[in-house]
Amino acid sequence: MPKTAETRMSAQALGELANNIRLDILDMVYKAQSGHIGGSFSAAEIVTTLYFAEMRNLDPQNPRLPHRDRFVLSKGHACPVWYACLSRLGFFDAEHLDSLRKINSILQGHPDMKSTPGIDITTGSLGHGCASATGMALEGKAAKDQRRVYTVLGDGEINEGVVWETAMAAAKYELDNLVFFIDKNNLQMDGTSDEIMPLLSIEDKFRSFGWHVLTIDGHDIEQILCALDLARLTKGKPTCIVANTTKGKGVSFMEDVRNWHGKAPSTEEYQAARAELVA
Ligand SMILES: Cc1ncc(C[n+]2csc(CCOP(=O)(O)OP(=O)(O)O)c2C)c(N)n1
Ligand SMILES: [Mg+2]
Repeated sequence: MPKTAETRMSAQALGELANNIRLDILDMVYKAQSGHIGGSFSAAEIVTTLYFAEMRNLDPQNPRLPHRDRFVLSKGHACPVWYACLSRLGFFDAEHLDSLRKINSILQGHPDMKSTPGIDITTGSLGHGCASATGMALEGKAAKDQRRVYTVLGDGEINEGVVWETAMAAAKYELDNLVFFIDKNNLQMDGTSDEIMPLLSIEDKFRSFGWHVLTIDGHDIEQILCALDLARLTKGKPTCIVANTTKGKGVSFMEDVRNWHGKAPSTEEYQAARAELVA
């Protein structure tokens, strides 16, 4: 597992891996004929960089090491991106990807800690994952271990009130081992984030709650790595990284199209999307 700048995968290699992870996601959702492509694609670089360049003490043979870094996909519907990363790291065999959303599959439609090796907390009810992540960070402080806790939230998800209760608590407990990524793709399920509930400045909101705040291009691996370095250097407060992204990133006819939130591709769409991703 890459741990230091010297042993990290290069940004270019991480970018290529993120693209292959998009292909895994596309295959999974096409085979299942159900699932969430748009929000999985928008988070592909963030989740790939976390798993393959940032997180420490992950052991697929021993997924519950107490001092492991934690990842929580708070926007749980985007779990295909999580499953693709876990499978490529060896937490389970890649053949399981073909069983996404099937009854008795280890890969359920939303992340299930009782089904999937490497998943520490069940998510899918928006807002709850980030609260669980905050609890994990608090536990790490109490145990005085070196764990860091990373979570990805959707911009629609932060309409949920629990996110802001959590933001207050994380600042109160000075959880500098906690990082929130906000996947700001400006779309949610039923419309644009502004139409449903205007967010104004997410940065100002988190800053006013006492957080260290950064803004990046969420598809630029160098910027993701740099933000993670800055988060690690920040003491006494949690870090919120507002990542500007594109929903459906990587496939022209899916980008910024609300309908691709939770739609499975037809055979023609699947082939066209695959052709773009391998080009
Ligand atoms: C508490 C709760 N309310 C509603 C939903 C249904 N839902 C699933 S995804 C989604 C939209 C999420 O939008 P966003 O957080 O922006 O995610 P992304 O754009 O990254 O897919 C909604 C409303 C849910 N999963 N949980
Ligand atoms: Mg969104």
